Amino acid sequence: MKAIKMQDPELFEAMDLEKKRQENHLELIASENFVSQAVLEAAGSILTNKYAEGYPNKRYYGGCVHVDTVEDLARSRLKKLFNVKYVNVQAHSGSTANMGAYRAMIDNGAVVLGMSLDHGGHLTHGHPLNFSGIDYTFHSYGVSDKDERIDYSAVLEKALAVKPDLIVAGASAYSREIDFKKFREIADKVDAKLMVDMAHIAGLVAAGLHNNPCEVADVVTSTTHKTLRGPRGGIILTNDFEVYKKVNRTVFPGIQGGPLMHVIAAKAAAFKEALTPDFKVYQSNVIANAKALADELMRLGFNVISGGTDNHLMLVEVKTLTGLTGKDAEELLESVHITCNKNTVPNDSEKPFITSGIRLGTPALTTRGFTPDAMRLVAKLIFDTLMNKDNAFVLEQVRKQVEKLTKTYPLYT
Ligand code: DSN
Repeated sequence: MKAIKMQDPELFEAMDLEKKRQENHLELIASENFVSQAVLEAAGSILTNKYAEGYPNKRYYGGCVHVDTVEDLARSRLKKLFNVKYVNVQAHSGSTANMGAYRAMIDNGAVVLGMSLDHGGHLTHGHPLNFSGIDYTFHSYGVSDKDERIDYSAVLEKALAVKPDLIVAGASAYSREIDFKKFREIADKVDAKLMVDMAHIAGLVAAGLHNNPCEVADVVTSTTHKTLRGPRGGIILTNDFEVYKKVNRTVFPGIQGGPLMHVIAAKAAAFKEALTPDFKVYQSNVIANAKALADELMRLGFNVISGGTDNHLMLVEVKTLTGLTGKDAEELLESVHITCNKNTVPNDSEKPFITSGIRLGTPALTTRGFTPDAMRLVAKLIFDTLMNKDNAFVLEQVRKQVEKLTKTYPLYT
């Protein structure tokens, strides 16, 4: 950041402080990760200078020969990664990827069945203030009271009742493997199309550690920056050529103008990394670390929703054990340099801005090299913090142990 430091000290200071925060805090936000130097270089490259409206070999601007190569590299690697025929790598984010997919699949006013937000769904799966809830008539399914997992027979019952044009599977806060084949069967029974938003689990799918929705869904969307460990952005995948043609039209010119070619280059770099054996090892470590963290939290007395995790994240109901709301817990943990987010738990009695729980994920710490033993120590630090909110001595001890851990597992060395 030499040039920024020289010409813009104010901006430099904020960016430098953020770099130090990332280095010195334990990052447990389930949707965050740390990209490689190659991905950082591509995202910060001169490709930001180029306009390339259109798609490779069909652009509305001259001088696109090299960015065509970049976009083709991203597309071919992505197809290989998920064993899928057609992809669009231009969506600027997960939300625009979802908008592109919806518009390619259904008309305004269509009936859609998605996972309820307070049971783990996403803003773009029908929140009334989001375009999805405004443009379409959403109904929702949730997890069962019995085991806090998706009850597929209840999903079918709901689908039979509301007769959706489209079913959306995928979640932002669900810790169990989702059976996409069952969703396909349900969609077929009610003559609906199936869309899967695999944003959270894309890295696990790429590594073969979660069933692949591309095998059964009409269209699949994802972000590239969560478990997939690429730059901030979106992608859309399908095996259906007609859907692909529609998706390309809805993304450009339907929703977006010029693609972010520097981000597409960073996606290409990340997809190359995701095709390596090391990436598979990384993803299995993400899951092993999540299991260690969940097991230790439960041993310490926390209620981990559904009794554990199959993937990279868990929902922890904190109020019963600690008396703290999710909001209080998030703030207290932040004060000892442990970063996470408050999250509603199924049937939460608190409002979404307060909540009774927190969501924890292991992709970022696993990238730093954290092991299951280190994760068990993190669980203990969370317990010590949340059980000692007024004990300055204990909180200071936790801060010191966090500092030690961040030095043992450095970032961007
Ligand atoms: N906001 C993301 C998350 O934290 O899960 C989803 O887009």
